[in-house]
Amino acid sequence: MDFIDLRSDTVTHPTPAMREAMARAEVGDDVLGEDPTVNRLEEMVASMAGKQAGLLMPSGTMSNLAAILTHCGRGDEVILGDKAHTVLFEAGGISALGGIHSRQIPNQADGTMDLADITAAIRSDDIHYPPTRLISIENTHNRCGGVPLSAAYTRSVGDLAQKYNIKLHIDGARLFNAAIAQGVSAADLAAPADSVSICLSKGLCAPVGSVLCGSFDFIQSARRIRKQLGGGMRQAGILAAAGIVALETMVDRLAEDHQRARLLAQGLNSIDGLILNPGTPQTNMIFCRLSDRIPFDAKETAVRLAAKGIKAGVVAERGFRLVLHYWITDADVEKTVRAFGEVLDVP
Ligand code: TLP
Repeated sequence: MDFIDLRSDTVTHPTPAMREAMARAEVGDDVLGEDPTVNRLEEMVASMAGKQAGLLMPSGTMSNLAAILTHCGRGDEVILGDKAHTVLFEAGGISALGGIHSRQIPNQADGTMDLADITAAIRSDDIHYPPTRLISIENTHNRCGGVPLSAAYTRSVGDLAQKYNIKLHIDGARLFNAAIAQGVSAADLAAPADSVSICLSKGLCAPVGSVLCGSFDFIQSARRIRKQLGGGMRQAGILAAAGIVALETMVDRLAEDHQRARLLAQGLNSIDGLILNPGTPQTNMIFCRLSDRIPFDAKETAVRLAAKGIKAGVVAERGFRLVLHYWITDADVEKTVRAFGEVLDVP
């Protein structure tokens, strides 16, 4: 059975054009800096992000890890939202591998951290405290509903960071979704940050890869960290070629995923038994939950949906995340609404 897979945009397969480009990619040894396709991809992403340089990473997780390890030393502290991907889903890498202390402050429903909370979390110079070196924000914010952060908010965090001589990193796994949703450029959103990590393997459909961007000096240091982490890849142009096609063909069309997310939300909203989170969706993600009327939980619902060819992401005992992407059509949206309706049609 061909599933309608809404668990994530990470499930996207490369397009035929990507496979074609991969097959004919010009390659070299990227650890020696000699892969022309990787070099081109890195330049393209850096330019789109408005940064001096880029560095191809095997994953968004390694990209965030390398960024934070580059900004912080052992015993330093990074300020993060308590719902940040780095806090929730990156296996504690920054502490396990970097000895970096995370200071977690509440993420608001709109994905931001309150500026007063950030200010209060910045440490004074006291030997009892780990020095605050970095603030990390996430755009779009995954667990806050795929919400985009505005350029104005990011600027205010950037100003704060500058005032206290702290660096700013953006986990921009879905920065292009944030840019498209708000009608601004990725460079505008990334301008206040010292580094930004952008994923190619989510809504952009490339099979592998994220690009970490920043100043020449920052990327030079991050390159050594990437090597330490075992992320130096050799003929990675095979992967970069797909990334280039992703940048050329997949960025603008993210608007279609956002539109389909709205369509799906509209359909789901009419189903008794399902409650959509307020404001959802703002980009390509819908968060919703079962009402008290439904006698089974989200896991059981997912099993029943799977029997109808739908894969839904279970994110809480009674909660789901549904993510729209390139491989989901209007017909799939209709089928999904119908399947939810049938599964939740209980007395
Ligand atoms: N997120 C995945 C899961 O890990 C939850 C998903 O399905 O959404 N930053 C953000 C904001 C992300 O959402 C993800 C992936 C990453 C980083 C990590 O990227 P990868 O999976 O390439 O390591």
